[in-house]
Amino acid sequence: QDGEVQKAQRAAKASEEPGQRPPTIFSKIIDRSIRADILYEDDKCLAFRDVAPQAPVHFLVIPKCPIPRLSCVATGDAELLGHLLLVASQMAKVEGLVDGYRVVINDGKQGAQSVYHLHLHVLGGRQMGWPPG
Ligand code: DGP
Repeated sequence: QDGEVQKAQRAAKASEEPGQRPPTIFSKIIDRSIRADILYEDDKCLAFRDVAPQAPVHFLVIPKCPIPRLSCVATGDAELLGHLLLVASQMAKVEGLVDGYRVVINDGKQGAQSVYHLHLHVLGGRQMGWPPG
C-alpha cells in the first residue's frame, strides 16, 4: 500500500512536470470507467493490451497504486516492482512469447513517457532491433 509520505513525495516529484500527474487514463482502466482488453488482474496490478500495439503482442503491466513514473519509486516499492516484473514474465509465457520479448519502461520527457502512471511495456512476436529509437 502507498504510505502517506510516499504519496506526498510522489506528488511533489510529479508536479515538477505540470499536467503530468495522476490520475491518468490508466486509473480509469483500473476502475473500469473506460474499457480495455484486460489480460490479468490481482490486488496489486493489472495487465492489458496496448491500444496502439507496436508489435504483434504488446501489453502493459501497471501497478494499481498511481506511481507516476519510474524515477518516483522508493525503497518501499521494491516488492511491488518485483511483482510487476514477475507478472510481465508470466503473461509473456501465457501470450506464447517463447522466442523472447522486450520489456520497456519509458520515464519522463526524454524517455518518451506519455502516460504518467508507471507501466511496463511487454512487446513480442517479432524480431526487435537495437539500439531503440
Ligand atoms: P508511454 O509512452 O510509455 O507512456 O506509453 C503509454 C502507452 O499507453 C502507449 O503505448 C499507448 C497506451 N495507451 C494510452 N492510452 C491508452 C488507453 O486508453 N488504453 C490502452 N489500452 N492503452 C493506452
